[in-house]
Amino acid sequence: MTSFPRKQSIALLLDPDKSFKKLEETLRVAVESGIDYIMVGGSLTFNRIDLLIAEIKNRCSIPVVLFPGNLLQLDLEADIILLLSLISGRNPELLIGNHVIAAPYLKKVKEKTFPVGYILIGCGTKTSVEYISQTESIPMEKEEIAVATALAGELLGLKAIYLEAGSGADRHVPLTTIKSVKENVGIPVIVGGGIKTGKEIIDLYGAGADMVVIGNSCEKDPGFIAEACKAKNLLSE
Ligand code: 1GP
Repeated sequence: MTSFPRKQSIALLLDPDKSFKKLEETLRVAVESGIDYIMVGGSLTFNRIDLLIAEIKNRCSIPVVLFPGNLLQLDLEADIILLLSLISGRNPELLIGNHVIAAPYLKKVKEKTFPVGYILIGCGTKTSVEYISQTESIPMEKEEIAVATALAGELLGLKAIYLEAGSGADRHVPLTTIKSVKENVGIPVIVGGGIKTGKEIIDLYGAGADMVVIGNSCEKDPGFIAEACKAKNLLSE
């Protein structure tokens, strides 16, 4: 299996329903800034994800990571395919049902399929992913539940934990939650949702995030991609 994610990496999340208009500019800045991965996926499916992936691959060689919001978003052309289990929830379709449907299809690309424990942390107002998944987030202050859930994911053999505040969340996952999860599991921790500044990215790495995912802030201002990468590079200097 491809090793994923690289330590202290940044993934730019492109939602196929939002990103087509500014795609050229966004990818140009992503390449110039040295973004590590481009993730694609979203809660709804107005547009075809395969077209977006093809377009990205035409324009640059940044690895594309599929972050499917549902079965309609499965495209085997991505370089890495996240097989997400929504382990903070109790919706059986998102714990095993969809996986059973997808598995024979994914069998052809086992080496690039990467099982991830997806954990929603409530960080403010209700997010699309909570509504669409019909699951409840773990309350922000219940750190011990987040830790126990991440540990369960690791023991079940998942290869990374994704701590998700939700796209467009008021604030990112608390640093103390990231730190506690990181101290308790031996697999990479991905953090996304509500990240708005370069300083936050430095703090998230400091707390133990291996990869951070940025979406909305770059949607509003592609210049944020450069700011985020600059923050990452400050750490390696
Ligand atoms: C959502 O974590 C990602 O799955 C990105 O969130 O759009 O808030 O950056 P934002």
